[in-house]
Amino acid sequence: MDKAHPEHPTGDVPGRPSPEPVPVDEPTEPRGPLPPKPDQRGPDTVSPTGQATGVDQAKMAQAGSYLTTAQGNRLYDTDHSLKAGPRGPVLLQDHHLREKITHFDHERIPERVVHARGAAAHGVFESYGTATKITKAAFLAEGVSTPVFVRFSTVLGSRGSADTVRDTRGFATKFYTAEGTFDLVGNNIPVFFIQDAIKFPDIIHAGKPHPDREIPQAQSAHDTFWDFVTLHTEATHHTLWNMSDRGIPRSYRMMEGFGVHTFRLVNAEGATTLVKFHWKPKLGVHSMVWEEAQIVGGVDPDFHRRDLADAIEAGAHPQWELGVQTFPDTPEQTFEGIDLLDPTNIVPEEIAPVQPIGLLTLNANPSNFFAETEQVAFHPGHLVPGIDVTDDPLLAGRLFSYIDTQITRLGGPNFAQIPVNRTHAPVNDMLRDGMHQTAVHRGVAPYRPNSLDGGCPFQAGADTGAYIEVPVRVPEAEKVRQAPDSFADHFSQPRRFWLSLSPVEREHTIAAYTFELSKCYEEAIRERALKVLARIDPVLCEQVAAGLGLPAPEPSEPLAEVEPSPALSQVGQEWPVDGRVVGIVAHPGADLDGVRALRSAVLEAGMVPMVVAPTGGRLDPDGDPVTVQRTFAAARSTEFDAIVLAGAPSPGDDAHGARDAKAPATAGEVDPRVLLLVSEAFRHGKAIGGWDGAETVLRAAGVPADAPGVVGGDSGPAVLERIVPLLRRHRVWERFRTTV
Ligand code: HDD
Repeated sequence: MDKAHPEHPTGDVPGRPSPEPVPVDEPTEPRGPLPPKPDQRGPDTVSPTGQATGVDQAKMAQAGSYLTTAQGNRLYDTDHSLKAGPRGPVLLQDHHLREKITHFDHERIPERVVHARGAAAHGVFESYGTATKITKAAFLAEGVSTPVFVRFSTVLGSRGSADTVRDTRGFATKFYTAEGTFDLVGNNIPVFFIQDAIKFPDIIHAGKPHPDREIPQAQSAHDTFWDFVTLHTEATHHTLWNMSDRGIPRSYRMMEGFGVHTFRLVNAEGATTLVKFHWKPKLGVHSMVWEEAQIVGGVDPDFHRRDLADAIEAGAHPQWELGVQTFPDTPEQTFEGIDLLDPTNIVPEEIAPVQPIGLLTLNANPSNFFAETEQVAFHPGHLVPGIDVTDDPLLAGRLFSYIDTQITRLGGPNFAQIPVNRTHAPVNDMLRDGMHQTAVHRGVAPYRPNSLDGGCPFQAGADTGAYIEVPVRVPEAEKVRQAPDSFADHFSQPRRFWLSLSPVEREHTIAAYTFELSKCYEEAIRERALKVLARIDPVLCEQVAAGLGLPAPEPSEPLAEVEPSPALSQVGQEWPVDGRVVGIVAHPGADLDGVRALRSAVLEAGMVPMVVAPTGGRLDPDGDPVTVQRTFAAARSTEFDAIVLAGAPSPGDDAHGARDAKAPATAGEVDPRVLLLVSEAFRHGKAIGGWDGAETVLRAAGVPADAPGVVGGDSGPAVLERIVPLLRRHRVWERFRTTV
């Protein structure tokens, strides 16, 4: 056997096909520089080489043009193990094989115990300065711009689960402020299932898949969830929000966010104010309908992730206003009788308006999902001077839990050194060593007091930006495992939410309860759930009971007397249509000039046109080509916010190129996939339009041409003019049957 190993990578190794000569002198350049990102530069002390500046992470990982080992040795072959002859045994001495496989074996880290499935983006927060009277937080001063990283998530599902399941959504924001990192770790629902963090493992164990078979994935429609939330009635309010349309958002871009807890802000004079944080999306708050969410779960499980990334890439940068509801910091910590320390409560916006304090814009997608979205570590205890916590017992437990979980998830205590987690403020801590330590610390005295390192680092004071906890008086009391009496009201707030919903939202909520409870095997759980619903509202209870085929119980206590809060309904307002997707169903025989004009008009309105046709490629390849973005085989109604059926060309018009192609003349000729598209869009309350000849398709799909939200016109742009006002209201609500 020829043992001679080629010195040069172009040399032949006997017994296997000669490797293609590797062009040593003209290597392939790696792909261009990664898109610019908000500054993730590490603080000086973190430099692994001890240099004074941060390290360019991308360069560290991907420098030079050649494939190398982790130690930087250039490789000439990564496709074959080192063997004793081409058919012989693999040699243990193959360092590259062992390194490659070993690293692969350890590529996965534990997924988050909750909120495992998520998507994130970089952005900027611009402060209006309107909060300066109540907080000294530097990033909330007028005109300050702060880089941010925001991660949205579902709660129950695993990392690979579908985006559009019925669930709460996480809305976690990392503000890289000049005074250190501030994390606002909120949800799209303003209340929580439990009032005390000690119950968190219970609610999550109940919501996660059953421990025996590990089903169902990413949903609450099963016995253990309903068993817990019907026994533990403080969960009633959050559960009702989940069963409402809030549990199935249309897009991360169209969700509200809430800090949930009451926080304490402190201003430069030391005066304190209690606040609740709110994120208000510029595009409005919109949801899917249940059937749509279920279809998307199968057709495009990445729907929300894709929607966010596509919008940002297209330059349609989503925006939210950050706002606060403010309350006097009284010893009772209540507002208009509402206990501010109870995280199952909201304070209606009608009695405490949300006051805008800044604007969040998401403007860049992560370049690497694992490095950024997966490794980002949020913690409600990451606070900055001017923002402090309250004694909400749910928040207290969170302040412990988040830092603890990262140690398992990110493999040790040094997760703050991971680029996405690095603060943009200078770091000079006395934390040392530990797994994955990348800092090369200098000096000999990581302790205080010291004389050997010149007494450094120094402690700051109030005038030099120290974080000083507000000296709140702690009540003199006995140690007890108890909740305050005010935490015992579990029904008046859910009743307010129910009364605030529009009829169509109530109808959806009834359907959601009916669906979920029908998935429970235990009749006792369904019966108990009805008893809970009876205490929210008799109509809700009766309708769900009717759906389940069970008798509706009477409420065990008189119903709470509460005023509705109109701000809680998602229906009734008008919103910008930016980024909405209009499907244009066309045929080579259609009025292609009309399609072109419609496409331009959709773009001009800031929306996204998508041409759907029988086959891919281009319609009218001879003329000004119309590119097909979706074929009938690949298109599904759920991708579109509105559908327009292109009409037939006017008689004598031969401006289009498909001479032989004819639009369907009779209902029987319409492609069944188009029928599905149109009938689904109709059922899901979407605007539908069309011109000349579209009636044939509508008739075949069983859609009355005079139904609400079905519009015509004599051209594509004319149809669009009538579609836009419908899109502003998100859905054609009149189409949904309501009995409540
Ligand atoms: Fe939590 C993650 C939001 C209560 C324990 N939580 C997590 C995330 C969000 C929230 C958005 C995902 C962060 C990310 O994208 O990485 N959690 C909330 C809200 C709560 C809440 C709004 C109530 C108001 N959480 C809560 C309690 C506990 C936890 C009471 C435990 C006592 N949460 C965790 C956790 C997670 C987490 C186990 C999992 C991964 C992580 O922290 O980093 O520590």
